[in-house]
Amino acid sequence: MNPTNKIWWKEAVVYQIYPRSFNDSNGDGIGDLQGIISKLDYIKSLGIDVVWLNPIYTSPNDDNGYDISDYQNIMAEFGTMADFDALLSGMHERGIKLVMDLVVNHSSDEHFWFKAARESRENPYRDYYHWVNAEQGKPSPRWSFFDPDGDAWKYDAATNAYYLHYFSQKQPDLNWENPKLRREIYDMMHFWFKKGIDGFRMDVITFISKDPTYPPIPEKYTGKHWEYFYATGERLHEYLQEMNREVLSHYDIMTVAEGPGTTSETILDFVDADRKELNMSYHFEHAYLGQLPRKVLAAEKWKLADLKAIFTRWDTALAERGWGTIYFGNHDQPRMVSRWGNDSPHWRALSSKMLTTFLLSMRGTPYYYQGDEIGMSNIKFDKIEDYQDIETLNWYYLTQKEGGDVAHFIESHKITARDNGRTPVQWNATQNAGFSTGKPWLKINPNYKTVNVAVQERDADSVLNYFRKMVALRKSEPTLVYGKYAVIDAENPSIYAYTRVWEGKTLLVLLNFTSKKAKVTLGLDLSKAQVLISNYAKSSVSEYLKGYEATILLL
Ligand code: TEU
Ligand code: CA
Repeated sequence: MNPTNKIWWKEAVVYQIYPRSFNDSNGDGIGDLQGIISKLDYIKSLGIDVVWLNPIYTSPNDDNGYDISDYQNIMAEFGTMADFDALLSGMHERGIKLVMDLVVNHSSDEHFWFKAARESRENPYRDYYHWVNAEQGKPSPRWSFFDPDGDAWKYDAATNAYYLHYFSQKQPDLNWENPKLRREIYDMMHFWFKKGIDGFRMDVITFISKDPTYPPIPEKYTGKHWEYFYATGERLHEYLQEMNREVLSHYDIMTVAEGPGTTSETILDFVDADRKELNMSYHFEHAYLGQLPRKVLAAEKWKLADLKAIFTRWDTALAERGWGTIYFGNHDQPRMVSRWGNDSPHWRALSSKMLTTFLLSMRGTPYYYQGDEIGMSNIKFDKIEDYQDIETLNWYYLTQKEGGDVAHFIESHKITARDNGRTPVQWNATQNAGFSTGKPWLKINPNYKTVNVAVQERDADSVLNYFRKMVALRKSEPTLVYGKYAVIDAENPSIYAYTRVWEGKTLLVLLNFTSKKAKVTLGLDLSKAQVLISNYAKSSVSEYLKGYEATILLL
């Protein structure tokens, strides 16, 4: 490894905090910055290096903070800028870096830029956004993730024009064609870097370039996830290289793209260090396995062989240049133990540990989501009224309007909905799981009485302490960071087996993704193998694995 490489973000374990659901300090039922500050010693105890903090900027919360009305102020519900400063210094004192969320594909419609822009066609802020005058006729269709009719063009009577919004009507897309807008964004980024933050996660950054003539979406994108078209804007990499020149290259920071629409063929365009754009990106290929549009479950369950093929293809794409990310959970995903493991009482802890072993033994920076370290599982709401997320609500009512199968939609969203990952963190068995003394903004999983931080702190074999052990192992073992990855028995339907090889050392990772005993064909000599970690007290050094068994062997 070239010693001059800035590699701290390759060796880091990133822990994601969704502030609304992390910890509430003032009893209003909403998590906040002081709530995080009171848990900094807990966060430190996990052994992680970087916190990715979801948006905390002023917002009307149409999309829980992903609709920003003031990029340089703190959302009232979360606290004040003084609270932010205390949080940042509290993290830095503990050797934890802070990565913030950059949401610049769109702003809130309550941002003063948009309020001005919709006043008149001549307003200087008009072309901070994408407008088409109505006399030109409605522009060619664009899909919207969160529009009640799925239509990304909203007619605005005040100036007799349409504005573009890939997400909700309250999230108008920013016009990156406009150099004045880009300058404003770069100045805002400098503001946060000068305060000392350590990087940005960049929200749907792949969507920021649009053809201002808004041509029809090409046929070949029909029936595909529309983000693959949205990510093809021809000036995208010009903007990212300009952002790197104007801002990113001035600081020792990390950047990670949320990369809907990126593929293993295009990823190096974003993360090849020589291109001077971004450090990392995360994709959605595995997230879509076994799902139809609107996150409805397909008839056929996802297959382990397909999951392995995706991770192997992405590892190959990034084997020589660039760097990858490894995740299952985040605020847009269901709980990993419900989606990829087994959240039944018998298997929840064991399969959580197995998934954690995977996330922390692959090649690429792991992004680990709050609550997964204790094996939190999906709350599985039975009725639409329990949901808060604009995504599920919008798709439900669209399905209902179309006369679709809303019963199957509700059953599917018990597995796939984003709100499953947004239920408040379960700290202990007291009222509201110790998250709040008030009524939580979103219901808490009733299993908090047994699944919580406090009970697991006292149990050496808990999911929480296993997570700490896995983090410590990864930090002590550069083979798990830099080692060459090679999958073994790729078609095995139950077991994910791979090696990591670095400077003459070979580690073998064996993961049974099923509850049944299974056999893998390794073709390796295990006679001298040492067990580095296992989720069973009595781990097997063999080609036979018990239900959800995870083990890492030094060969
Ligand atoms: O998500 C981008 C996005 O496209 C997600 O909605 C994702 O594609 C979908 O949920 C399938 O998993 C980012 C933020 O992470 C998300 O929370 C915001 O709602 C969205 O952008 C708009 O800012
Ligand atoms: Ca609060």
